[in-house]
Amino acid sequence: APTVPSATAAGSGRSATERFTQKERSTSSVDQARVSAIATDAITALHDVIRRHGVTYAEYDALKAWLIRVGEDGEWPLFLDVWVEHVVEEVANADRKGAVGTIEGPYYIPGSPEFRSGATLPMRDGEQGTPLLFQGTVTDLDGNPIEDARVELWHADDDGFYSQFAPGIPEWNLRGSILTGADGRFAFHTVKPAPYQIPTDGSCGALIAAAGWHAWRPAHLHLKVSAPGKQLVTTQLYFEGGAHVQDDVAQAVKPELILRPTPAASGHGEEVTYDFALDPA
Ligand code: MBD
Ligand code: FE
Repeated sequence: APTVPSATAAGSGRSATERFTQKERSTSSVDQARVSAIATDAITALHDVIRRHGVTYAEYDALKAWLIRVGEDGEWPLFLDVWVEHVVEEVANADRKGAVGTIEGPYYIPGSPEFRSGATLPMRDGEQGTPLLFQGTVTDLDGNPIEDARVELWHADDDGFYSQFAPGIPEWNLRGSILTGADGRFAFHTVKPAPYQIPTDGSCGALIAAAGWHAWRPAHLHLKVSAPGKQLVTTQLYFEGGAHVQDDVAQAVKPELILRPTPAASGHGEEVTYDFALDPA
């Protein structure tokens, strides 16, 4: 039987935690009154849950043990991005008029290989999966093409694994950036990703199993699209009719983000066009 390299919860969790720790973050301190208001409301919300459900000491101890294990597994980035980030994104992007955003998730890496206008994403010889030509145009809100817009694409492979977060995959596999020409166009040759399953052997998997939920995200492409003087949009695109498009564990699917690929004109795989309009900064 073929051996598929398997990502362990602790392995991908450790990588995701390390990646987040190195991320460029705003270090501006948050106003004390705001910290107090938000922390008080968050803690009070938890008190309400305990009263409403009559939470027992056994359940309180199980919670403590589980929280400790999330940290040991390095799964805080995974837990937060799956169950919390979609609401942060909703609040952050409520006023956007252009391309629709959604969550970033834990597996973005800045600095992927850069190409001009058209590119085949870095991939292995015989990379599995249906070939996909993903193309479009970056414009402003009036539909004018933007030159030197940056389109960053990253996604899982046909086994649902991300390079740099699962063993045995080349560093930049299925990750790349395109800078648009004067026509604002970009074209990526890649392969369709598989649905993503949250690792079943870690703390997030334990929560899912204990609650009888499922662990799946629909197959998706991750994107960051930006240009000088424009707001960066972080988003994901899904495939119509795909497994779990209707019940994403991370609740990150929106109707505007569903692709409908057609057979490729080349006769090889599928192709789809998706355009991004960027809001002014
Ligand atoms: C993913 O691939 C992802 O995109 C998110 C949001 C959470 C876990 C894995
Ligand atoms: Fe993802």
